[in-house]
Amino acid sequence: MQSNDSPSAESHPIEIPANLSVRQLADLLQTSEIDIIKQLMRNGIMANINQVVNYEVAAAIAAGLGYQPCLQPQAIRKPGGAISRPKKGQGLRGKELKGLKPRPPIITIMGHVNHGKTRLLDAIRQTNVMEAEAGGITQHIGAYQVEVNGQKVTFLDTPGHEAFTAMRARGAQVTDIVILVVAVDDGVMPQTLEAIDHARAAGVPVIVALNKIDKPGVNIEVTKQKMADAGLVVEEWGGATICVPISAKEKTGIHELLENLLLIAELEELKADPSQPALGVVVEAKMDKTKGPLATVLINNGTLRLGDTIVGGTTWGRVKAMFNDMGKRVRKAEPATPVEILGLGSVPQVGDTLKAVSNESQAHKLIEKRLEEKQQEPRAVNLSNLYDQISTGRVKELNIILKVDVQGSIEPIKGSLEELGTEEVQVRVIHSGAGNVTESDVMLATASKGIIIGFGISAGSGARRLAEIEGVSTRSYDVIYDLINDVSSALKGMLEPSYVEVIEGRAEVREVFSAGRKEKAAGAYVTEGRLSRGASVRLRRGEKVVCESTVSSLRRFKDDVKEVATGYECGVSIKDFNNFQVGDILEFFKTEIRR
Ligand SMILES: Nc1nc2c(ncn2[C@@H]2O[C@H](COP(=O)(O)OP(=O)(O)OP(=O)(O)O)[C@@H](O)[C@H]2O)c(=O)[nH]1
Ligand SMILES: [Mg+2]
Repeated sequence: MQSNDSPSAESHPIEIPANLSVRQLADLLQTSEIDIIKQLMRNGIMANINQVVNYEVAAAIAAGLGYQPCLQPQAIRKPGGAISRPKKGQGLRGKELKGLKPRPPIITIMGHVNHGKTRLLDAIRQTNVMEAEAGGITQHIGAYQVEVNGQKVTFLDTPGHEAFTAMRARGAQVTDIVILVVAVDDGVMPQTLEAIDHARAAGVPVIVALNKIDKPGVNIEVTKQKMADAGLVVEEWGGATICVPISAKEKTGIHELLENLLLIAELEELKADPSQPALGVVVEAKMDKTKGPLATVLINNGTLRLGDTIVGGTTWGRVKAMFNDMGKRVRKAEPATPVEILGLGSVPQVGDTLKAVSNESQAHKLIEKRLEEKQQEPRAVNLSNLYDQISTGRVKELNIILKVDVQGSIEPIKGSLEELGTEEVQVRVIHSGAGNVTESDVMLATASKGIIIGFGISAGSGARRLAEIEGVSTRSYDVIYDLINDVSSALKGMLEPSYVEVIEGRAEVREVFSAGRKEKAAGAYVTEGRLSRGASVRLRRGEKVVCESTVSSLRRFKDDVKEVATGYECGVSIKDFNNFQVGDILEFFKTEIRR
């Protein structure tokens, strides 16, 4: 049954390494690990996700999914870390493909707190930038380029998977390769695992830098084992992950790390056409007091030139000046080159697309189109609208981020969820972990158009706010049966709508006065959120709820108002209620369909 919905119904050739893990095979064949495990079971092999299978076994599975497998030649396997996935062509078609030339890879460094990300970035910059441009002073413009064996490599300055995923959530994926820094004295930590999942969800290859090898008594092998457990099996153990021991402090292994990066870049066949008008992404933007709006852009394709008319997000201008990462004025910027540009009318947002256009009227047209598109952005996926989205073909996989109270709950819930997949829709748990829902989880859900499911936990207030802004569905459960049942019903379009209460604001009654013959009103002070006239209201006195009703009038001084914000006083009357007392708490709330 899997062969029908595989991405390669019209069988295409695929190179498979001599050995690889089940997880890597799933990535390579662009299917879920569960599918691979099922196929293996049919072939009489019981395997878990991290188990390594050989070429013969992998080839049989690939053939079953409609691919034409062949053994990856040794010469290519040597660099090996990046499995050669079918390349997406970077959105370029037909005639545009002709002018394609290799471009520098763009790298993001990720890893657990204190594992040495910043120190590694510094080490790379110091050892490679200085020799390339002696005398130059490096500028922090959000990204920089170094030269390795005469080839350029671009680094994004902001390390960490949060920034990486935040960019993706805004629709901009600029990173080609991730360096995952793992300090060998600390090993694989929660954020190491999180980084792996974030890179995997983006489909970006990972190279591992085992850092701090200068420390006495560290055991590299233990860390390699932990990496393998997380699905990154190093080459010498038959996997495809390149792993380079380094010391960012003593600057050892840096050159080897960079050389391996170039090998992966070569396998990825990163190309762009410098003869086209520029298309790029804003990676940093600020308002400079004397210069005006400044934006650092990375050019994805084409060449940006001084004087070009450009649109950045929904603002436009002309390139008045450009500076490279050494602070030098430049006249043009080619693909994957970071430049700081001056000339946009206002400050664009990080993640915005930058495009060179032929003239001002084209710029206005493009801005108009972007504003329209913004309004029509497809609604995020949630359990209430899932079935509609599946039926209309908008959703082919349900990406879930699963957060649980204790580690032990992950596997059973994850297994049950992934089994719910059908012919039409696959269910994938793209990230799981113990602990509350974090902002980084919300960004991952946004970037991957996924939902968040919690078990025995809740979302932190920052995460909850962000989820609301991004429209990400977060549901928490305390009973596994309810959790599985809801997802299962949602997949079949049989989920009964349920309602949640959203508190909009609270106010304290400071005074009680007459409002009409018998009616009483409360003089109240808004302590949090806001009060609005259309809301329901609950009156709490100590532990007790005295009444639940609706607002009949909301006033500031003598005027009827629609809303009152935190820190203001107002007069409130409640329908069919007169018994206010000083000290009562008014809780304003709305009931919404649960997403
Ligand atoms: N011995 C040794 N210490 C290192 C090495 N690399 C980094 N450190 C130290 O580890 C600590 C953390 O390094 P950072 O580079 O700040 O780590 P980070 O990953 O950027 O940390 P966060 O930004 O907080 O997530 C610092 O005290 C570094 O000096 C190394 O190769 N060897
Ligand atoms: Mg740092």
